[in-house]
This record gives sequence, structure tokens and C-alpha cells, in this order.
Amino acid sequence: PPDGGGEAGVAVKTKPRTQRPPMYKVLLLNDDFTPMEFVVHILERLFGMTHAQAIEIMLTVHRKGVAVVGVFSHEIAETKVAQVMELARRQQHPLQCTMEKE
Ligand code: NFA
Repeated sequence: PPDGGGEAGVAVKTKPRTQRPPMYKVLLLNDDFTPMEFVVHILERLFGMTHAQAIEIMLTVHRKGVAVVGVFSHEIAETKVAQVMELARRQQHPLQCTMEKE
């Protein structure tokens, strides 16, 4: 029917969907030079991981080349990436951190 509804006056409702903001994965990339302890420190300090969690994720990055270290709003993800890059730069480590839309 022209009203776009169902047959013979049957009302068809579209479910109202709440808009959720897109979320962003923060990725840590492996390299051959950044010390393991530095990466563990970053994961504890900036991503709130326990020492055991931080070691686990650091080893995942080391073995697989990359790992997701957290999922955040765009603004928080940008801040995390900037903080990682700044701490690495200060210590002259080549550690790389990026973000991508989930
Ligand atoms: N691959 C680095 C090393 O062997 C450790 C590392 C882990 C670097 C995770 C970057 C990210 N020293």
C-alpha cells in the first residue's frame, strides 16, 4: 500500500534504534628494539592492566606483530595513542601505536 505499511491496514513499525558512537581499537605494533619491560610499563600505566595481563599482551604483540590493547571512544583512543607515542619518543624507543574504527 502507498502508506508503506503492511497489507490491509496492518501497522508495521520500524524499531527505534539508539545511536551508539563508533568505538576505536587501539593497536600496539611490534618492533625489534623497544624493551619488553618498557611495553609492560606502558600497558600497566596507560591501559590499567595488571602486571600479568601486561606481560601477556606484550608477548602477544611480540609474537604476532600486533594486538588490540583496548577499545575506546574516538577522543579517548586518540589520547591513549598520543600518550604511548609521547612516552616512547621521550625514551627514544620506536614503539608504534595506532587506532582503527571497530
Ligand atoms: N620485540 C621487542 C623485543 O624483542 C619487544 C616488543 C614487544 C616491542 C611488543 C614492541 C611491542 N625487545
